[in-house]
Amino acid sequence: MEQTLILIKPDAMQRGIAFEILARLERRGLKLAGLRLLQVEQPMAERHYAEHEGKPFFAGLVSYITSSPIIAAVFEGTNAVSAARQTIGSTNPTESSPGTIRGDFGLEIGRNLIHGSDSVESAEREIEIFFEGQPVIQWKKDTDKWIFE
Ligand code: IDP
Ligand code: MG
Repeated sequence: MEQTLILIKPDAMQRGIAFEILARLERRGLKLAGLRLLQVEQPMAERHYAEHEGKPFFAGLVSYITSSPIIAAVFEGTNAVSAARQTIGSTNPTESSPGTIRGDFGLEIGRNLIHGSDSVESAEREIEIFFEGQPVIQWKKDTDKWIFE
């Protein structure tokens, strides 16, 4: 099944809403396959955000994501990448619909609480970065047949 990489960013960790946010993805039907609490250091941050190198917000982005521990999670399910990004909302919280994570909990683009991979290829790359070869767990749940046809 398709997998996506989710990060609970430092602002959500500091505000104590990490598990409230993860619960929304879980409730959507996405299945947890990996979970890690980690302190991101600069090289890992720069690798993850390599596509944004050279942009004016890059330095701030790296200092934001390294400013406190984060949670990295792998979720899987049908169209996991796009389903997660739909539940997350737009990059800028004030352009996100109410009912999305960013639309309900955030105000500024530089404090938007959560990361979700933007493609299956990105997900594979990012899972490698944040799980560093540690295996994720693909498991059967008794509810699978009520979520996946
Ligand atoms: P995404 O997280 O919705 O995929 P990207 O465009 O990939 O958005 O940007 C990565 C992250 O960089 C965003 O989630 C946000 O934290 C930060 N970011 C993007 N654009 C800006 C900006 O204009 N100012 C400050 N931070 C930004
Ligand atoms: Mg992105």
